[in-house]
Formats: sequence, C-alpha cells, structure tokens
Amino acid sequence: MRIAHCDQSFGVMFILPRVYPITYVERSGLSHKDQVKRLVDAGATLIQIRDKHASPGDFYRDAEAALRVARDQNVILIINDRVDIVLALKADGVHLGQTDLPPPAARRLLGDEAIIGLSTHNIEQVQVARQQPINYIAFGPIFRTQTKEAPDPTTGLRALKTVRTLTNLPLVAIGGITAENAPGVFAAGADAVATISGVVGDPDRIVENFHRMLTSAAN
Ligand code: 3NM
Repeated sequence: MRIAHCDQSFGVMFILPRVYPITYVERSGLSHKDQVKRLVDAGATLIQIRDKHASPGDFYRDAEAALRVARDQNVILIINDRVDIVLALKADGVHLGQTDLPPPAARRLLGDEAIIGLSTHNIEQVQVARQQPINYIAFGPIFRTQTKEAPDPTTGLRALKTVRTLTNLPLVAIGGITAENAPGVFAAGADAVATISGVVGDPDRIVENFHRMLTSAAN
C-alpha cells in the first residue's frame, strides 16, 4: 500500500494510508466488529468506527470487540466523536467533528500519543484547524453524500485544492468518494480518501470494494 504521510508531531508514529475506511452499521447491516474484521481481511491498516445511533453502552461493547480484532493485526483503530470510549478502551485515537470536544481538550485527556483528526467543511474551519493539536484534517463533503445526516454543502475539488495550499497536515478528503472519482481527489491534493458507502455499503463486497479503492488510489 502507498503511504500518504508520516507525522511524528505528537510523539506518535502515524502512518496515514491512502484509503481510510469508516464503518457504519446502518449502511452495512453489520456490527462494527464484523466490518472491522472484513476490512482487516482486505488489508486495511487504519479504520475509523463511527456510530451516531447506538447507545454509549452498546457502542462501547462493539468498539471493544472491534478493537480486539484490530489489535490482533496491528491495525490502527480510531473512534468517531467519543473521547470517553477511546480513553476507556485505550484505542489509538479519536476523530472529532466541529461540535465535539475541542481538540485541545481531547489532547489533554488522551495525551500526546493519541491520533486526533478533525472534520472541517469550509476554508474558515481549516484556518482554525491548522492551529489545533491534531494529527490530520478531514475536509468535505467533497461530493454529494447519502450517508451523513444533514451534511454541509458540498465543497467540490476546487475548495480541496485551496485547502491543500493552506496546510501541510495530512489531508483526508471525505464525502461521496468512490473508486471512480478518487483519482481526481488525489490530484486535487488529498493524502487520503475516507469512505463509508464506497467500501462498507455492500456487506458482501467489502473486501472487493476496498481493493477497488486501493487500486484507484494507486493510480
Ligand atoms: N463526514 P460516504 S461526509 C462521515 O463532510 C462524513 O465531514 C463528512 O460517507 C464530512 O463515503 C461523511 O458514504 C459521509 O459519502 C461519508
């Protein structure tokens, strides 16, 4: 796999892969653990688990099982939003949205070894993000997404190009990214593409779709 970026700014040897898969129970119909298992089998090296609907207790238990699968294969596991669950499980990091705990607070709780990512949706948010104690910036939705509830307006590739000129932090593009449009996203300056439906949308084709994304990312 091609490696997009290596950042040691917070004492963590962080290798961001070109394809960044995110689990989602409502899209795949599978538990986070089962999605992680298939993604690990497909060769993913970093996975985010994301759940906007489960109770904290249910998400905790599924995350614990998913982390066990990931740890067995030295795969990095990032948890969306839930700093408390990251802390309780000693997972590898957290992915924060604009309305979650501010990155400095998450950094204080999780320490310098944790990976912290931050979602941004416009240039102003990117300007703020680059001052934050984070390991990567996510930007999107680049294209129309049917996965996120109440998504921000699509940014398109032109805004992604602008973002690339503003930061040297590892840059993850997200939102409506498929094997077909991924090459254009990389050409616009993304280091990685994050995807939900493009990989876990069809539970029977997770391995196949992950490989398609990888092939597309290598072009
Ligand atoms: N965040 P799909 S778009 C989780 O704009 C998420 O920050 C976004 O799912 C953002 O690959 C998005 O199925 C949904 O479009 C990504």
